[in-house]
Amino acid sequence: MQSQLRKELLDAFTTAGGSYLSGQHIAELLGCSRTAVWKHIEELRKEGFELEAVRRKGYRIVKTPEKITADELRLGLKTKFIGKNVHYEDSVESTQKIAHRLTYEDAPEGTVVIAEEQLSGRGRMNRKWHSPKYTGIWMSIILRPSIPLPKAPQLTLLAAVAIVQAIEDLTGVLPEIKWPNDILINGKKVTGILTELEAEADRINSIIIGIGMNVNQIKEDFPPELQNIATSLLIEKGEKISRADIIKGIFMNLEKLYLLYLEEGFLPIKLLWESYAISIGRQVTARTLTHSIVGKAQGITDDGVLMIEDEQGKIHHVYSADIEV
Ligand code: BTX
Repeated sequence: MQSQLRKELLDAFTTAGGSYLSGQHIAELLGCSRTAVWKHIEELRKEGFELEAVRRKGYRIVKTPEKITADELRLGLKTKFIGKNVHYEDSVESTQKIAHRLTYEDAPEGTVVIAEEQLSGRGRMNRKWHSPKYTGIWMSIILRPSIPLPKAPQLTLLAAVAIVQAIEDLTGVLPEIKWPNDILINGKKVTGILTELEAEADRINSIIIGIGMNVNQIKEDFPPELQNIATSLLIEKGEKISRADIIKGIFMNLEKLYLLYLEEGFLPIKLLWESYAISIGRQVTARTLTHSIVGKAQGITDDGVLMIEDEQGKIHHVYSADIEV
């Protein structure tokens, strides 16, 4: 009940869009006393929100907290389901692990796990993902599309488009996508995506999209082995970026593209993806677990599989690999 009231309060501030809301108005909206309103305002302050209170005008949010809070994520979020149910954690091993558990517990589609820090964040093929406290976005999003198994990689590409668009909208910096899951700025990795599945027979039960984004790290925050291959939005843009705003941007773009995908299929997503991809039309080396393929990246199939043409003109279909451009 408390959290429902809090949600309504934040929705009211969202609708007010920076204007003052009077205590009386809030009390009527929430169906509670003015004292209860004051208590909620004080709790928001404790979470790190700065609220201005002006006599006869009311309250206005002037600054949101440094730490990501569930309340800050609610403020201004206009999605229907993605991010409506957020599990916010301080320190975890991996948000993927928690998301897997939640899918078993029937968490609704759009449920998100966000952590301030991951102690064993993971990449593909059991690689490590560096996820230090307060500086990045480490989150896992649960989707439950009713699609056949071979189409699952399309969701990774869809997520990549949503992320690129969110970064561009909020920073003006245009990242590039390196098939299948790297998002780069000036050739360095700013975001990685790890898509994992829960499936039965040949149908998908749920897809967990893990997103790791470097936001406010400076170069020295990365361990030496990452300093030349990783970057952050702060490094590229030269100013601190609100993680909550980026998260909300991802939620909104992801939901829009996902609904489009469910309605019209992969084609519109594929076209968008290709417009951001760097590897297409270029000479690449694809390293799979067992071998390497050298050739020209021709594009992706309608299922999101990379096609590489080797020197003999043979087309290879690559389902999973690391690409060097
Ligand atoms: P990947 O296998 O494509 O990339 C992993 C490689 O990227 C590492 O081997 C290392 O070289 C490099 N790397 C590690 N950390 C970073 C970093 N912070 N920035 C840039 N490069 C890095 C990519 O896998 C998928 C990553 C998904 C991470 C998210 S975070 C939320 C969710 N929970 C979780 O445990 N994983 C996902």
